[in-house]
Amino acid sequence: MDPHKRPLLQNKSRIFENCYIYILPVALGKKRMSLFQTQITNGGGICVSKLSATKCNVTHIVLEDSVVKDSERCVRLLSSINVDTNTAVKIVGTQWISKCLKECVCLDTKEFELSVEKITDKVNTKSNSKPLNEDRDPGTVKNDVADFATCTVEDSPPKKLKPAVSEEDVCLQSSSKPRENSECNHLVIAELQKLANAFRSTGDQWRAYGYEKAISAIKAYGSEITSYEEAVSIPGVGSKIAAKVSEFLASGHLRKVDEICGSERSQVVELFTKVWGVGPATAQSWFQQGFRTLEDLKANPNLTKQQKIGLKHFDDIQDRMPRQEVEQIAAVVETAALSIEPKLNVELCGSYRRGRTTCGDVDILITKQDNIHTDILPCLLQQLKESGFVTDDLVNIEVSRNQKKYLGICRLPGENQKHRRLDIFVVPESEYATALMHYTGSALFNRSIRLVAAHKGMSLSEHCLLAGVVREGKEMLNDGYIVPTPTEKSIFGLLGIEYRPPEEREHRL
Ligand code: DCT
Ligand code: MG
Repeated sequence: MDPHKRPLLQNKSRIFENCYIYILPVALGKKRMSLFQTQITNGGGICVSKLSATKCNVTHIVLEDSVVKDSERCVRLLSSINVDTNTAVKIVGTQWISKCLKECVCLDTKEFELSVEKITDKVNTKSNSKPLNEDRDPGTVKNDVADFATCTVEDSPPKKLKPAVSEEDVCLQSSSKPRENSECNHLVIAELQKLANAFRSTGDQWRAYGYEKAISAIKAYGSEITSYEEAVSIPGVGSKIAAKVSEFLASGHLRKVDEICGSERSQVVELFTKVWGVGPATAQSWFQQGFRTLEDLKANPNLTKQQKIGLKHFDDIQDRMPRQEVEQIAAVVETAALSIEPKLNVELCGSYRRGRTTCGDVDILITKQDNIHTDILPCLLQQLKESGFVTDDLVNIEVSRNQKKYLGICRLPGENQKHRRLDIFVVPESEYATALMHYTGSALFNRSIRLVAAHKGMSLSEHCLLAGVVREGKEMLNDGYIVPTPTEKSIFGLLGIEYRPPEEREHRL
């Protein structure tokens, strides 16, 4: 076992003796909440479930780390639950519990603490300032309230919220389920998507995520949104985005779209990020340096090898290819692979397997039986290069545990053929189903089903499905154990969710 990952505390030590701990449920999730409660109780501590009646006895208030670090948010939350700032209560992040468990000792809270004095000051100076949900990230305040409402039922009845649309729910639904959204919602979504794309290409990932989350929520909402109030009532849509929806309803237009997407900067940066190997930061810096067109970039002396290839084949790579061409490319790869080792299993995945009519690249999964010892990928690539089929390497054989991956460019023989992106993945038989599912996607479906696994104490990757996994935040506290997954169906079964064939995994943001 990894020495950094320790087993759960099992009643051996009473490290939390004399600790009366209240855990604020905001941003924690029920699973983590109950995990912490169990650990504290096992460590001889008392979990206080109802702050209002017993807070005089409370020694520690534990908040999710991200909340403790965001002092503004902390202030709002603590003042909303009337924390008596004159008591000697320690207000700490969840890291404190994790570290205590790791060290098997009740650590001094200093390093993990938010001082009560600081909070008092902030509450006093802020109490007459802006309303709660002004200038916040989309949905944060509402989510605070929602989390709180569902977890503090003893103090106040839970609010009736519309069913939350989370990323985790995505894989529970077929992507081909007809959407009931109105035409108007579609138009709003299209405008919001323009903003999300612009934010993503300028490197403002957080804001892009806020917009994308709201777009997913509106897509799943189902009925026509007719007002600001209705928009803001959808979990995942914050006040700022709801205001955009309202502006669009009133004018059929978003000023922000003109402002952000219409600027030369945003158009140039978006164009540059389409070049293979170029991220938002590089694109921005090129704009800063005065580059404006792809022609300009060709004169840039600082291009990486990948970026040069991306530029050289820019138009071809941007073009999506028909399914028939994907099949022809796969046939070339399969013939070459089988000439090296006839027992290999060669399968198309990616958007092709999900049934899309056009594909951005060709994703090929090669599964190697355990008794085959030839190093397939170098031999295969040598053949494909010698025949002139593979023309450029983007990522030349990357090894991840016992899987190998190649990303490159190929072209079918004959006149007027375009250069196409080709990805080849070679995996062992034991990892076939998880790799097949991963490389089939969609990327959003993958994120969603991994969240389902995480919430069930498991961990899903392209390598395997692990069970018995314990996490603190995103960090895994133990290794878990591999559960055999001979087929994709078995993965759905082990996760306790309905099987979705590839065509029903076409979820997109
Ligand atoms: N993938 C993922 N997360 C990503 C990118 C990819 O899980 N960020 C997985 C899901 C799809 C698979 O890898 C292949 O990726 P792409 O070829 O990039 O996507 P695609 O769905 O095949 O779409 P396209 O038609 O554009 O190739
Ligand atoms: Mg693909």
